[in-house]
Amino acid sequence: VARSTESLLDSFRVGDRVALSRIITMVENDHPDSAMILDALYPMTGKALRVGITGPPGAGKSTLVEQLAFQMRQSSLKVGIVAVDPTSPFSGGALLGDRVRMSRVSLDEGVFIRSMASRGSGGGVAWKTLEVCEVLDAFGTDRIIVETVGVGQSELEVADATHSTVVVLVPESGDGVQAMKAGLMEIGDIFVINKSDRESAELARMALESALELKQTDNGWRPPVVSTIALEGKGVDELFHKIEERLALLVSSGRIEMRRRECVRSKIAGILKTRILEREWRRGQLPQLIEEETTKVLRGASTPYKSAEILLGRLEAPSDR
Ligand SMILES: Nc1nc2c(ncn2[C@@H]2O[C@H](COP(=O)(O)OP(=O)(O)OP(=O)(O)O)[C@@H](O)[C@H]2O)c(=O)[nH]1
Ligand SMILES: [Mg+2]
Repeated sequence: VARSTESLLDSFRVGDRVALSRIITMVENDHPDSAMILDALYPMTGKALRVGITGPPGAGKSTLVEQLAFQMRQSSLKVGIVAVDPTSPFSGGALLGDRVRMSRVSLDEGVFIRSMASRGSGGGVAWKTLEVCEVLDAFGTDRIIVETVGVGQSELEVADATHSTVVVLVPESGDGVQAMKAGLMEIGDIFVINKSDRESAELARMALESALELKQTDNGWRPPVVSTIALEGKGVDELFHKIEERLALLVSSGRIEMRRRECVRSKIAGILKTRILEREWRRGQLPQLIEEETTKVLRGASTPYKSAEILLGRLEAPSDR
């Protein structure tokens, strides 16, 4: 481990935002020290609750996220914001509507905003998002908001990395058909009709509410629909309270604890798998044996699956130990 990484961690521990930013970059890029960094930070994690915000492009997600962050700050919560594959930059054009309030959020020491690309992330976007969230968690954030665009597979994956998911729709998509197609109805536990300054908003809200009646309740939770005008900050306090209500329920029912347990378990298993394979590889025989089996497969004398089974048998044979 490089000395510079050690001193970076020291700065991180005393709340240096530049160190936070650099550490996130290292984790994002699978820097050789990133495993050691995550390991060092692990004891400081476990407090932050993660909320996903997803929905069609241009629905007003970023505008809403910044309003939400502002609301969370009013409750003295420290906030991390992660935008996965953002189509437009944060604190950019979208914020013209409410410049004063937004610049307050982006200059606020209690808010940390970060974009990340899901392209090329080896372990999958959910895993990477989770690691970035872990870093933010260790930094002392209470809430982490993860924004994704709801058009592909990645936001469904990212939903796995968060505790609760807010689906943001606009009146035009409010009939729920699009949302249903994209699988958004499945992952949402809070729904928003943003841009409720538009005429058809009330109709859209009613249509969405009736579509949601078919959805099963989870632990007594029926997904609510909140109308917002993110540009004006309207309805954001209600949304914030619904999110807090949902998170409180997930905490009290033990779901958050269970998720953490699952996550730790799969982490240990994942690390172990890699290490066991590495160990067997180092013992020397394996590469040679794989070569031999490969030849057999190409000759038609075996299949990759059969060969793997044979090798497994040889590794397990007591004479090898
Ligand atoms: N009329 C109206 N416009 C809004 C509202 N909320 C956001 N907008 C506008 O909608 C546009 C898109 O807003 P963003 O917050 O960037 O939307 P987004 O969903 O984050 O967009 P992507 O990240 O690019 O998918 C901007 O021009 C906003 O000013 C609203 O409540 N009413
Ligand atoms: Mg956005």
